[in-house]
Amino acid sequence: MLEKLSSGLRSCIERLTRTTLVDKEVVDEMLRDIQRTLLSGDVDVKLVFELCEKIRKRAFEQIPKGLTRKEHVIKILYEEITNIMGKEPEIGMPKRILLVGLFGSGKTTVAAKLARFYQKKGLKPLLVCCDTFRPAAYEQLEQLAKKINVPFYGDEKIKEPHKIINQCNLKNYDIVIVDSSGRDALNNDMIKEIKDISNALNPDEKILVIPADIGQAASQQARAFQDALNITGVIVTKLDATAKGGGALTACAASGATVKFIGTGEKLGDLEVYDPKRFVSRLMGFGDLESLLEKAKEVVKPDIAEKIIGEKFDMNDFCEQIESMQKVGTMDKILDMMGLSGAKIPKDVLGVQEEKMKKWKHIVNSMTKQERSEPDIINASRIARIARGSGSSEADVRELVASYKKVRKMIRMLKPGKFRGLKLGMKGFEKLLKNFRM
Ligand SMILES: Nc1nc2c(ncn2[C@@H]2O[C@H](COP(=O)(O)OP(=O)(O)O)[C@@H](O)[C@H]2O)c(=O)[nH]1
Ligand SMILES: [Mg+2]
Repeated sequence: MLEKLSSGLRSCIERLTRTTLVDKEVVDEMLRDIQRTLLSGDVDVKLVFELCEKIRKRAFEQIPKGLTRKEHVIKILYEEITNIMGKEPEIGMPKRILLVGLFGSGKTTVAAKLARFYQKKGLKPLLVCCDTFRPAAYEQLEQLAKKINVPFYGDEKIKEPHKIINQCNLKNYDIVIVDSSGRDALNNDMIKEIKDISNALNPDEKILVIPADIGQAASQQARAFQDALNITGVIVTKLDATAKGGGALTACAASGATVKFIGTGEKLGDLEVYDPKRFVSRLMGFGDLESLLEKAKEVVKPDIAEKIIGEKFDMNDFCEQIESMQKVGTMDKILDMMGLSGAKIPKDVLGVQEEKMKKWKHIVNSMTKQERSEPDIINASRIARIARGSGSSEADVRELVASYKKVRKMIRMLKPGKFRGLKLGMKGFEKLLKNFRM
C-alpha cells in the first residue's frame, strides 16, 4: 500500500540514520527528499511547504533528554507527517449508517465490509440497498450480503429510495447499513435523494465514500458533501490501488472531514479503522509499534523486532503461522504492518487456501516429532511414508516442504541491517498479531 510514499519516507530515514552529524545541511537535504516524495504522492503543495517549515524549525529546538539530534529529527518527522494525515476517528457503535458517494467510489463494497466489521464485533447488521439508480445494484449488494451471511433488504420495484427505508423493518438489528445511488457529480438530484433517505432513516452516521485515486481532489469533494449534506465522516477506499492515497488522506484532513475507515483491497476483509499514527508508522517502516515511538531512541534500534520474534522456525511454526495469517490477512499485509514490506514472499505461499491448509495440517500430523523440528531430514522415503499416513499424495507433501523452505529462506534473507538474524517464530508472531486484531 502506497509503496512509493513509503519507500520515499523510508529512504529518508535510512539516510538520516547513516549520517553521523545531523546539521542544517543534512536536515535541508532530508526536507528536499520529503518534499519530492509527498508531492509525487499528490499531497497539496502548500501543505507540503508548511510541513517542511515546521520540521525545519523544530529540528533545532532544544532536544528532549535522552535523545540524540538524529532521533529527535526522526521523531518530529513522524509527528508532523502524522499531523497532516488527520485525527484519530471515533468509531463507536452507530445504529444506522448511510453511505453516500459518487459512481464507483466503492460504496457498495464498503457497505458489505462494514457489515462484516460489525458482525465480527458480535453485532447483528442489516444491509439495505437504496441504490435504485444503477441496474444490478440490488444483486451486487445481495450477493455480498450472502457471502458474509448478513441479512439483506431491498425492493427492485420501488424507484424512490426513501420508500424502501419506510418499508423496511429496521428494529430487529443492532446496526443498519444503507447503500445509496451514486452520480457523476454531486448535483441537486442526488442531494434531494440523500436528504429524503436521511429523513426516513435518521442515521447516526452519514459517511462519504471517496476513492483514493482522486488524490487531493478529495478535499473539494469532502467539502461539497459536508456543505450540502452534513456528512459525519469519510471512508477512503482503494488505497491499495493508487499512489495518490497520501494526497487523498491529507486532503480529507485539510477539509476538516474525519477519515473513519480505509479500504485497502477488493476483499471484504480489506477494511481498517483509520489510525493516522499507526498508518504513518507503517509507512515509515516502524512497524505498528507505538511504544517504539514514545521514545524515538528505539526507532533506530533493532532489538524490538528481535524481542517480539522468537528463536526458531520449524514446521510447526510454519503451519501455525499460515493459519494465523489466514485469520488476519495475507502475509504481505502483515509484513507491511511490521515494517518489513520489502521482503519478497513467494506468491504461492501468500495465497494458501483453507482447503490446502487442512490438508497440510494432516500432513504435519503424520510427521514425527523430529521431522517437524528438523524438516531438512525429510527425504524421499519419509515423504512416501508421510503421504501414506496422512492420506495425501507425495506431491502434496513435497509442496508443503517446499513452501516451508521458501518461507524459511525469505526469513533468513531479511537482514537489511536492523533485522539481521531475525527468525520468525510462532510466539513472537502471535504477540504481533494481537496488536492488529480489532
Ligand atoms: N482495489 C480496490 N478496489 C476496490 C476497493 N473498494 C472497492 N473496489 C472496487 O471498486 C469498484 C467499484 O466498487 P463499488 O462498491 O461497486 O462502488 P459504488 O459504485 O460506489 O457502489 C469495484 O470493482 C470494487 O471491487 C478497494 O478498497 N480496493
Ligand atoms: Mg454501488
